[in-house]
Amino acid sequence: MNRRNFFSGAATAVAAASVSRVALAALPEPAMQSSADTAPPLHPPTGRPYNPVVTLNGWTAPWRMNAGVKEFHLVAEPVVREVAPGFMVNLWGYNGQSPGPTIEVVEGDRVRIFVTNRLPEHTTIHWHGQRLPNGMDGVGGLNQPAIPPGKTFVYEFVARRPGTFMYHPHADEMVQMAMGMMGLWITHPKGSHPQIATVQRDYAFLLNAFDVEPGSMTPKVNTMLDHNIWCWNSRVFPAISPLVARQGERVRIRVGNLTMTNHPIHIHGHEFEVTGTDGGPVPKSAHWPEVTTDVAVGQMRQIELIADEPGDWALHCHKSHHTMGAMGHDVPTMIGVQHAGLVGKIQKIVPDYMVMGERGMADMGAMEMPLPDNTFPMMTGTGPYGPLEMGGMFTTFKVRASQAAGDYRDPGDYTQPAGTQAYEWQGAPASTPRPARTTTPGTAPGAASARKPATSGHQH
Ligand SMILES: [Cu+2]
Repeated sequence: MNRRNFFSGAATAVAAASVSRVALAALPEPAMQSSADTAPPLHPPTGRPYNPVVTLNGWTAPWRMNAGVKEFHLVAEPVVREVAPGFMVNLWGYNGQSPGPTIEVVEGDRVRIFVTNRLPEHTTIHWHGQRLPNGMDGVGGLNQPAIPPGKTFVYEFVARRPGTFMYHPHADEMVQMAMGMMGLWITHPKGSHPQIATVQRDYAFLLNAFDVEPGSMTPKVNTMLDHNIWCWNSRVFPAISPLVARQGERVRIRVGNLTMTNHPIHIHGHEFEVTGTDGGPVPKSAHWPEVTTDVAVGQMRQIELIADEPGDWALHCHKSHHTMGAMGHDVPTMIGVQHAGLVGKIQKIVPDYMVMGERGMADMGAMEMPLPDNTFPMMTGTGPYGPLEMGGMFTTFKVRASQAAGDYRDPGDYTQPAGTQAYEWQGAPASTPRPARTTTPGTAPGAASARKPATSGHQH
């Protein structure tokens, strides 16, 4: 936790609320963030009350009140993001980080956002999902001229409906999103809302992806689908913060997808309901239980559950390639290949050659192999019972009876109560498995029993 930076940011906002009219006529001082840690929730020091969100490995932008208007200052700029400890990536973002800070406002708030462009090229910001005047929608060329480097533009509109939204450029969009320019926007309901439940924990994160060759630091911006860094808020497991809850709490998780493919987000041990999208709250009559929900490109999903099962539960993208690190994506399949005698011969030509994956790839999770500079292992993360063999879009949902309300600290590993964990069978072993079937090339096993479909009886 970077409480020090965080609270100094919040203090700036409080102080700014009482400064002179001259100062209020100037640009608000932009709050900057140097840490990739999860900041504690920002309880609103001014304006209408609300229950703040916690942005995974992110933070909420402080604001200043200026004659009843909430003013934010976003600075679009190159940043160096710690995607995992020791793995730094050159990204473009806002106010020191990618993603940019979460903007939290309340339904009915008038919001003014100053956007300063410190990128080497023009940009804009599109406020995804908002009802706003057409000239504030941020599509460069269509709604406004793009913001040139060095200039500051002002967006202003009323946050008309509560919900989970995001922001991103709509200028050289492919490059700027591939470089990490994005952020969350949460509009909280004004008072109680018939379709919006009160929750005790409210988490938010964006799905994003990069293509960074191991050993390099800058994403390849033209990659459309074959990314190798699958992130939540520009962060990969095991560096993504866990989501924690006290047993019995109602928990909301807001997920937005700014990658170029869909992500089926899956939680273990609990069912949830989708209670909102970027279109707004889903009526209660349209809720149904799920344990996985697909988040398509450009969509937001807001899910809610009761954290009633204590433990450390996996929460992850169900595309197994998205829970892999950078090293996994070009490894040839070696299952069943007999390497005996081969390695020495190959090493005469390729001295660094090593065998991977003869028995599957689980060995990779435990392997301490030397990596190129500035990357992270293919499968990583160690739990109390060994390697998790996970990376990328994975974290844990930690439910504890002993977690205090409002405490977001990692409670550590879950202790399995006696008699509640899978265990090794101590009786007679299973009968000897039959020998592996071998195949002579050109004679597929089972070929003799394969039949062409009968022609009679299938004619129309
Ligand atoms: Cu995925």
